Amino acid sequence: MSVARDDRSSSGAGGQTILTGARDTLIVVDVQNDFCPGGSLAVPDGDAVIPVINRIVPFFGRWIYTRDWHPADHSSFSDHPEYRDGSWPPHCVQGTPGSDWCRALDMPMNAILVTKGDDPVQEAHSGFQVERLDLAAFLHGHNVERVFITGLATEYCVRQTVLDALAAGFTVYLVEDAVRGISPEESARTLAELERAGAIRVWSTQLVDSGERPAPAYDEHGNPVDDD
Ligand code: VGL
Ligand code: ZN
Repeated sequence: MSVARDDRSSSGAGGQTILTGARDTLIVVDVQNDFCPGGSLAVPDGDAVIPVINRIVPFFGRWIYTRDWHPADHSSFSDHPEYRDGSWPPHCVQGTPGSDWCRALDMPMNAILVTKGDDPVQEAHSGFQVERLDLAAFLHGHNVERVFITGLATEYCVRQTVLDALAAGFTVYLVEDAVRGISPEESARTLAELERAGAIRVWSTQLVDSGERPAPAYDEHGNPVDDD
């Protein structure tokens, strides 16, 4: 059995319009060449998230882009990968073309870029699991309450990002047409699991830009100003 992608009746937001504002944060998970068609760990149709994400990027006041960034000898790499946690083909090796964010992906100049998975012996599926950056504290510090999660892959890094964002106390919207998974069955199961965990499933077409933007972070002399 498969769950139809356009079954809006299952959406926690019930097909309602969601007005996005200055503090709302878009999280774009691992939209990198290796996770797109032609990449070493390609997610079927993975690049289909790009136009969806690009369309809604302007609706937000803050943006977090994460990337998987592994050393060549990362512990999750296997010569005989089983395509499950801990057993992947080499992917997103630091500095290789496969690790680049997809060229067609829009990225605002003041987006926050989060690198994860660079510890050779540790897996890090979420930008909230990065030791040198407390992403949750950063977002709370800027009075962010709602995060909207997009990207690849639904069952792994998107899933973990949603769960960590919920655990950190954010209201979490999962933008269903802006994510793709490795297996359709597992993806459908994951979406249901995340909804039970408290994520609100929405479609990008439900999002409406309020036009509200954050106050500038710098004054005319280039000095930082308090933004909240
Ligand atoms: C991912 C498997 C291994 C992901 C990253 O971005 O979902 N999946 N590394
Ligand atoms: Zn990885």
